[in-house]
Amino acid sequence: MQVQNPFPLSRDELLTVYRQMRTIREFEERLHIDFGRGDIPGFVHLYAGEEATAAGIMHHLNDGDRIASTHRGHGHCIAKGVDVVGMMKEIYGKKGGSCNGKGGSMHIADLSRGMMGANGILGAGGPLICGAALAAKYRNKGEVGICFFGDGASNQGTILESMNLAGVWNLPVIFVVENNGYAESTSRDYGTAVDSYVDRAAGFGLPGVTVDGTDFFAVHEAAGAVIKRAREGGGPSLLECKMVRYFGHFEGDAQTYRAPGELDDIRANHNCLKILGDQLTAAGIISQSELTKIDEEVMVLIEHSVKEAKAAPFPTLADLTTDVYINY
Ligand SMILES: Cc1ncc(C[n+]2csc(CCOP(=O)(O)OP(=O)(O)O)c2C)c(N)n1
Ligand SMILES: [Mg+2]
Repeated sequence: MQVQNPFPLSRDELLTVYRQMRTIREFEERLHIDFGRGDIPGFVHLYAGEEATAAGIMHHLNDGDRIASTHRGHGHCIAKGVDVVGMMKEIYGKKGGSCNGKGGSMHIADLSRGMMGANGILGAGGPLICGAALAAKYRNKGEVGICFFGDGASNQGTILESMNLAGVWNLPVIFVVENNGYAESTSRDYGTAVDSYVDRAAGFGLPGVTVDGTDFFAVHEAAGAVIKRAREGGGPSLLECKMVRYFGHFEGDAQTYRAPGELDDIRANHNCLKILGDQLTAAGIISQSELTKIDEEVMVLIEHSVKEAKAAPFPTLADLTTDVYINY
């Protein structure tokens, strides 16, 4: 007897989402190891643990939709379709990387995919996405802009000003607060006066909703509603995704601010990949062996990306003066 699919995505789409989330997870787990070995230059902030939010939102987007990312941007890039090998080369600082090795982890961009860039400046995505959304509004093709920012960056003036501007101009923007409970080592409640970001959005006339950011389907449903609204000219809104981060703020963070047992609890009880896998297998439409096969294929891709990144040359001195200006 054929088992009924209880989900709003087809079997193929569900497998693709699982593959995407697994790719983000293994990309980050591998960076954690390689950074620890001293193989990677610069600074790295890992997105592991937060995959369901990137995947749940990006499932609704096309290349024409723009996203502004953060310093913790690898997951956004992968979910938006940026090439994994190009990303790995970029993080290794190599030629052939997404930005020819000149940007590194915090500046990966791919405009062909609508990925406007990771960003080392907290809150900088707000004004960027307002500009992109204003252009989209004039193009009138139903494109939207997504601005990702953390609970810490939510207190930046740029974010508050952007919410106001988006409201005034009725822009097709979704402000996504990725609330992982910390800004570096500062707990959210220590640095933010309101309990709910929905209340804060209301101060700018924006509707808002809070979801469990570790549940792909919860994010997917809530994001679908606000993105549809924006595409149809209904204006901006805010989506708060509550989530956990698996690693430290940056690679090398000793995480002394965490409670005893906190990290064990996060990995055991708030693993969004396991939550998704369990939902799929419990419904009887996808088997554990199908998921395991994807896990294995992802490991091959990650290994391949690291090999390519290590083999690629560094930019030369002559490359220093290219890519400075853009011709439109
Ligand atoms: C304008 C600005 N101020 C301060 C910093 C330093 N800084 C980098 S990440 C960070 C914390 C960010 O926390 P949050 O927005 O919650 O994002 P998360 O790291 O939790 O994903 C800070 C203070 C910065 N990069 N830019
Ligand atoms: Mg945070």
